[in-house]
Parts: sequence; C-alpha cells; structure tokens
Amino acid sequence: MTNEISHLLEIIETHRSFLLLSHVDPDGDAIGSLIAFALLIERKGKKAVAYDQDGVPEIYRFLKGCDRIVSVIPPAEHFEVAVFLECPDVRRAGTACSPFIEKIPLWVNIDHHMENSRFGHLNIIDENLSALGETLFDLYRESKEPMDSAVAEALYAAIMTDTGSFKYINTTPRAHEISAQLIRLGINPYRMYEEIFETLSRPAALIAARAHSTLEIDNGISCITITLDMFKETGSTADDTQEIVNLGRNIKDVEVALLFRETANGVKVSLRSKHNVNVNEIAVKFGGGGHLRAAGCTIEADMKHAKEMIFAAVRKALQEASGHARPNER
Ligand SMILES: [Mn+2]
Repeated sequence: MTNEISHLLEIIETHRSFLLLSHVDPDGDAIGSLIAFALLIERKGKKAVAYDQDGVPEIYRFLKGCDRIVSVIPPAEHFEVAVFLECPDVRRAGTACSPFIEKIPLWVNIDHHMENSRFGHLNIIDENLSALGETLFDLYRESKEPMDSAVAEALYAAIMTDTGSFKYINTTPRAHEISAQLIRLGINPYRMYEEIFETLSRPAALIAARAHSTLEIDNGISCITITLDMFKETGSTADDTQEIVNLGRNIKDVEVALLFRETANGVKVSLRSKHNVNVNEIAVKFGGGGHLRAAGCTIEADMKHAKEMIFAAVRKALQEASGHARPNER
C-alpha cells in the first residue's frame, strides 16, 4: 500500500490538472474523499475539478469544502489525470463524464469495494478499509501536507458514514484511531453526527414513515418497499431514503434486510446483512456490488419480478450460510 501511495504522490507531483470523480448517488465517503483529494491537489498549486454526476446531497452540504464539487464538468477543460474515488468500475461514475474521461491519458483508481475491476493505470484497492477516507488520510500523512479543519471534517464524515457512526462490522481499531486524530484536529463529533444523522427533512421523515409501514418479515429476511407514488406524495427524493433500510436490519433474528425502491428505469435494491450472508455476491449477480454486509443493484424489471429474483437469491444464500456458519461468526 505504501508503494502505491508513493506512486500516486509521484503522479501528483509530475502532473498539473486532475479530474476527480466519484460514484452516482454519492454517500459521505464519496463526498468526503472528493473534498479531501481536491484540497490536497490545490495545496500543491495544481488544478483539480471534483465531480459527481449527482452533486452533493443536502446532508453533506455543511462540509466546508463541498462547494468544490461540481455536477457538470466545464466543457472547455482538459485534464492530464483522472482519479476515480469509490468507483468499482468506470460506469459507476455515470455516463455524463464519458466524453471527458476517454480523452484523459492516465487513470488512477482508488477504492475499497470488493468487486473493483482494477481498470486504472494505477489501482489502490484495499477492501479491508472501513472507508476510502482511510486511504485519503494515508495520502495526507505520506505527503506531509498538514490537514486543516476542512480536510479533517471531510475525512471524519467519510469514516463516520461508512461505519454507520462506528457501529457496523467494518468499524476497526484503525477507523477509531484515525477518527481520534481528526477529533484532536478540532472536529466536533456530536456536531458531525447531528448534521448527518439528525437532520431528517420533513419529506425524508414522511417517506421513512410511509416506507416503514410496508415492512414485511419472513424467515430472517426483512423487506421494505418504496414506490414512485410515495416520492410524489411526500415531496421527497432518492437522497431522502438512504437510512430507511436500517429499520429492517435492526430487527432481532433478521439476517438480511432488503429495501426495494422503484425508479423510472427499474427497481433499485439495497441489501444489508448482519453475520453470515455475503450480500456483495448477491448484488454482483445482478450487475451491482458493494461490500460484504452492504451492497446494492438495480434490476430492470417491475417490482414483483425484482422481488422474486432477489428473494430467491437471498433465500439460497441464507440456506448456504446456515450450512457453513461457525459458532464464532455470530
Ligand atoms: Mn466507501
């Protein structure tokens, strides 16, 4: 890993203009990593455009550096290096950036997703990290650039959101150690928590209430459904639904929590598991991906058929897992 970080620093030193990209439907790790990377490049006196096709979700707009992130790449710009953050493959950055990235000669791919296709000229992939924010932390440390409060906030937000506020199975000693260092730099943990987890908008609260009322529980699987009508009725958007799957996950004896969200182009599925089921494997089967215990995919079918396909795959995985589970896995 240190070699790869050195290689990346060498690329930063020897090039002048960088396009930083993250995935559609960005989370706190995507946004925090974009901000931290952009600030590092700027500190080196070089040009960075940080881009996310879907822009910055409302709950992350308090982050100091977030105004650097654009959702449209200035058409006249050209870049020497493309840096993909949190994109398991190029398509995850969305289609709007394709004409730009095709012209960029050098691609850097930095990620912690399990199914990353290593599409870059330089690939820095570590699936054991709690969040990509950890790699950005290492990059700052190796570069000897000081972390100011904007960087510290961005990295803390990255780690806090990807670990579900230090609760999920990916919460490692190192995630805590890095966070402790960021707190020493002046981060206020409660303020960060409040901004990200305790600021549900009225539409977000209303769609959560509607969605939760659809809850079904069946043999270790919970299922919540969100329809296009619910968005209309509550005035909410997809951004407002990110936490909804957690109710299903929090239920005793549920191993896999599913959230089905109707979109104009099919059904988006979020999968969460607790102990035994590799939901990444299930999501990959349907063209998606993610992590061992949190993954997602989009199925081009109606709700009924999407549910049938996913439930069949989850039941099979549960059956296999119960055959292989060892006592220490619980
Ligand atoms: Mn992440």
